[in-house]
Amino acid sequence: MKFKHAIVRPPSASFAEGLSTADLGKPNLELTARQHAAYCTALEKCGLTLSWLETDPRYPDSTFVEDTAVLTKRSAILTRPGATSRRGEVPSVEGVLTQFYSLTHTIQPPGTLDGGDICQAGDHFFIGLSERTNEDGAQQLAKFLGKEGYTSRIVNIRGIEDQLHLKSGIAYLGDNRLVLTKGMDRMNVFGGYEIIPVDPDENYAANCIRVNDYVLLTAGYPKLESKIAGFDYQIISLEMSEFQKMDGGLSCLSLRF
Ligand code: CIR
Repeated sequence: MKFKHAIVRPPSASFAEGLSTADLGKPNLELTARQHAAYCTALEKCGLTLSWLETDPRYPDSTFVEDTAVLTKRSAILTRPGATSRRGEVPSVEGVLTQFYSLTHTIQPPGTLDGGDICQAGDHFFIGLSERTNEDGAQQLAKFLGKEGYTSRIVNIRGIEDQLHLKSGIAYLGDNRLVLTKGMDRMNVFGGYEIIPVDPDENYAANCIRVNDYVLLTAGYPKLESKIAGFDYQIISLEMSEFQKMDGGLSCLSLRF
């Protein structure tokens, strides 16, 4: 799939007050801004045109725009984030998406769904059931996708330790290849794909993204990097320490389409 655009939102002054389960200390705001800027430069290098949402200190987690929408070829599905503190992030994202998509759907209560729980693999979607995405939200999404001709499978990740979202443990690189943590691989629902296993001490790196000719990887995870270097992708490694402190990874920082 060829990506042309991405929506991003720089971290705000309240970023350090966002939700976090990581015990890694508070993020440094200056470094966060630099890491975000490098991420945006990387997306531009991959050929994307960026739409920048204004920073919004009312929502500390709002830089993690991925959680607010799921995008297909035809439509934008606005989510209803599982964390109530994040629900107010959606309207401003909707404002930008309606410039690109004529068809929008919205996940309705009692459904909850975070974009981080959705992994598209070609015409198939894996939908994670997590602490953020519930059965109702997952079913609503599966129905929207089905109407557009996509298949989907709901994957319950609630039993996997230290995994916030589905995509904290899986990435689809295209070419039928999945990057998978051991915890995810054990679920035995990813048959038929070429699996690139992530060593347990590199779990955080599983959240990588394929963007056109490139794979964006978190810097500092040499084992996964050398596995991916064996394929025909160009690699861009990015420092993500400050986002990791707030449970975020590479995919969360943009909506790509
Ligand atoms: C949260 O807990 O919602 C944010 N601190 C991190 C969200 C990360 N998003 C993602 O993995 N898609």
